[in-house]
Amino acid sequence: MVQASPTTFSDFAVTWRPRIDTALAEAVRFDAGCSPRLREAIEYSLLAPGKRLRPLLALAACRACGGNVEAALPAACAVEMIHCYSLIHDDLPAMDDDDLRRGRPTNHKVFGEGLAVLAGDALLTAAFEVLATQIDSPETAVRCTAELAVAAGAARLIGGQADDLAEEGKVPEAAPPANRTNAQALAQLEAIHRRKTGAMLLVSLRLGGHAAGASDEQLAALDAYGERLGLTFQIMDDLLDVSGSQESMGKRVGKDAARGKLTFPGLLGLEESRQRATVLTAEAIASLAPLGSEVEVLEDLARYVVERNH
Ligand code: GRG
Repeated sequence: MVQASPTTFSDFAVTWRPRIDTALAEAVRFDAGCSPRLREAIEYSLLAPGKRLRPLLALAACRACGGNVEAALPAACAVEMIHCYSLIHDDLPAMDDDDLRRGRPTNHKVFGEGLAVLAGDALLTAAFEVLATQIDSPETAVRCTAELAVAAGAARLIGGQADDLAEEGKVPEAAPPANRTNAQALAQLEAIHRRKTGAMLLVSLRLGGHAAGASDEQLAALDAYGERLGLTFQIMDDLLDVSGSQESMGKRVGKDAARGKLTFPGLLGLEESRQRATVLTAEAIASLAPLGSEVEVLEDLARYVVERNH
């Protein structure tokens, strides 16, 4: 029997991560049409030890909106599957060209670029299969499917990634303007991350809310919290790229400076970036007030994001 009442993020994660991992493994039990090597490539990345931040956000939001946490498991799986596909594709030589992810060689280093692309494609597709087949209420399933498609689509996750590639000079004839001010560069950086990182965090919360039958007021509170959490997450990711270790992060660090990337510490400095993350965290926690009493896990999660070292 699952104990559904932990109040700290760490206890909540200890309770629910194994349930998420089991549900993810079940979600990719494709029939015999899926070749063993493709299955291996999918499972290699999906079942690797990630933080499971997005699924935990979905489950915690469901609880904060008065729902039964179990009801948000399909949404939790779907957001992690999209996230995992985006990591596999982001690591490819044509994108960020990384060789280490979640403490292991990246998918394409083990399975080759072709199969890595296809493992990502399979996860993207299967995420929508999970929503369509595992959510009891057809109305909730349609709502979750539509919102996740927007968040993962050309105007959000993929659009943010495309602009990020352009910033790095990897999109022909789309170079950033040469004489941009610091304020313009900061606005562009925030716009990229609101889509590339923030949209998936936000939709994870909203899908959890939908699983609980959340009201518009509750969804607005989740949006306000999620927007601030997303920005904090990215500022911390940039800071950890400067000060984190490869061992604790499970991926290469120091890449951003080496590539001259647009980052928060690069534009604001380390101290102001940290201060900004602290202020955003306080605002995120304050945004939860309309949700009432079951918000401790989301409050604690916001503190975890700003204090994390991986
Ligand atoms: C290829 C469409 C497409 C998008 C890629 C996710 C992404 C967009 C890029 C990954 C590179 C990156 C550093 C993004 C910003 C922060 C981020 C999403 C970090 C990874 O998420 P974590 O820290 O990872 O939650 P785990 O492994 O714990 O799930």
